[in-house]
Amino acid sequence: FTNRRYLDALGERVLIYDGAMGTNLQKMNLTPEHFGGERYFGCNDYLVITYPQAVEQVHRSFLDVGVDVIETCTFRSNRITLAEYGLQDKVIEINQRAAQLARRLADEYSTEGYPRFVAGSMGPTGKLPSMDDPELSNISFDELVDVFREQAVGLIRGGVDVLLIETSQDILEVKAAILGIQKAFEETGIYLPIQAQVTLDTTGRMLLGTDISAVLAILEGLAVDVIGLNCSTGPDYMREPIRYLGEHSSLPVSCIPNAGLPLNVDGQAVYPLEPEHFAEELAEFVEKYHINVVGGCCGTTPAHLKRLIERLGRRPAPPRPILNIPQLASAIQAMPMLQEPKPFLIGERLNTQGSQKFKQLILEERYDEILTLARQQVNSGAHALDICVALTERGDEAETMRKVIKRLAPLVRVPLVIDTTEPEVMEVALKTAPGRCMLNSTHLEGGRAKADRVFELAKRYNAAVIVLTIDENGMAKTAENKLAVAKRIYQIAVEEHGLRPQDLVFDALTFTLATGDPEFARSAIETLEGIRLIKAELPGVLTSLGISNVSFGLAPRARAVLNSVMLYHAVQAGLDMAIVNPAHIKPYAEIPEEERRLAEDVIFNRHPE
Ligand code: HCS
Repeated sequence: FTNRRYLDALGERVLIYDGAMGTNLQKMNLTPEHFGGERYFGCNDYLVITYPQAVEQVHRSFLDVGVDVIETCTFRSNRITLAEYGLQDKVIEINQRAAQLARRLADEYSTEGYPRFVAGSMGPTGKLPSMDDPELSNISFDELVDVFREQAVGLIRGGVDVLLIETSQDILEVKAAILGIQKAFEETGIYLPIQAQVTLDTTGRMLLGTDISAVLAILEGLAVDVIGLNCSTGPDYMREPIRYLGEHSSLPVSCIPNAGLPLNVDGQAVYPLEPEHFAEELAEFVEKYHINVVGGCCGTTPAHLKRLIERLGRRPAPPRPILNIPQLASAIQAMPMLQEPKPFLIGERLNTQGSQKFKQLILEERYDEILTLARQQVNSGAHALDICVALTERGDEAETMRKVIKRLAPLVRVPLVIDTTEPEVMEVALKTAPGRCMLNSTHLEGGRAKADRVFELAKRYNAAVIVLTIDENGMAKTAENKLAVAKRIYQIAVEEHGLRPQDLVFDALTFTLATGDPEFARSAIETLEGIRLIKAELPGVLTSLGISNVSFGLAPRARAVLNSVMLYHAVQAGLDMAIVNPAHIKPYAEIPEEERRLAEDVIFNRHPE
């Protein structure tokens, strides 16, 4: 059963949320008795059991001024935050009761053709899983998923219309919440929309530094229906990120600010923004940036919402851009996969199979030096970093991958490319990395089972995937065969797994030209033509190439020339990305002509007299 009521309404008009729950309850000067005793005093969410009249009063105060959506009083009703009051066993009960209460009131205020909605509020747990910190990140991704699953089950059973992940501090926790909610859908058989809202500080970043471009790149490919911001600041500080979302998000956008930045007056938070300004700025966001959902967070009162509704009236839904710009993201920022000029460079040096030095650093767990190696590549122009930690001598690739990502991800500005043949290792990486990663790689050798698993992961965690043109018959050698394999894989990934074309990055494979083996004499020509065909016949997909294979076996200086010349021609053929040592790539124009020509003779299999 899929309930689309909320999304249908969003398709028709701008929706207005209510104002604050927490700060309005605080103003009521409730006593410990209202909370069921001293030990629960301050646990607002418990009031839905001990004194629901207070919560009902807040809901009614907003419904009375005409809001479209009310939020359940469940912001802190997950197992982890409720445990602070010893209430961890009441998660389902509290969420269900809160949802039922809001449902009853929303239905009471609904009129013909003008329904009122209930958003199930799900705030953060207080853990920061992206961090590498023994206190704050001492929870596994799977545990977090389960925490949110449990809360969502209570909210769904109580009858909410939409699950609202709000005030999020850590983008990795948002991913866990989304996956948890999806599990709750499966468990209850009820499928609802998901709205995910993050909190940015006055500099426009989440607590751990994630900016709005990364937020969008990470969330847009996940099972989210609305993306937005709430809490922390007033609307003025939200203007830039909201403009960004308004101009770039293909999904509806929400904006639910505080009544200004809180001032500390005698130890109390005072929210200074008056209803008039609050309403004026939000209305401007709707008009200028095509925002779909507006409302109020901490410090906002019925007077703020009343003014907003008067100012906005009923508005038809604004148009959304359909840009679909393919991007990866680190924990800090997004990185467009289509660089101008091309190509997008993937640094290849963090690879135990390709670098003795890195292998040694991994074996000795010298993370600071690994970080230095990572940063050197970024400084040399890498747009992303490939990470391969497979070792023959020591077994646990998944655990090694987890440790390396845990250390690097919060500190490296560019996205990560997870280089492994094992889906289990990929999944561990995807549960650890906050950003939007690329998986490297899959293919159809030995059948499609493994590729299916990789595409499933890419869909669930929103990753791009490098796909090698290899099938049951081995590596495709001619351009036509490379295209045929690519088409087959496209069919599986896009049609069957629901990936977007831009999530697929085809590697048409290049072989070494150093051996003089006649079997490979035309391999570079076929690769270049393969790239051209794939770009022409499969619109929207990207291409990548492990450039250094072409020169495998040659002396270092010759390698640098051959690699650089091959890269130049691959880009001419339409190549978007390349896996390289960025420090060794020379611009084509800077390579002496004689060397260039020699390299081209090899690449194009010419035999000069
Ligand atoms: N829905 C919550 C958000 C707190 S940041 C509230 O109290 O209004």
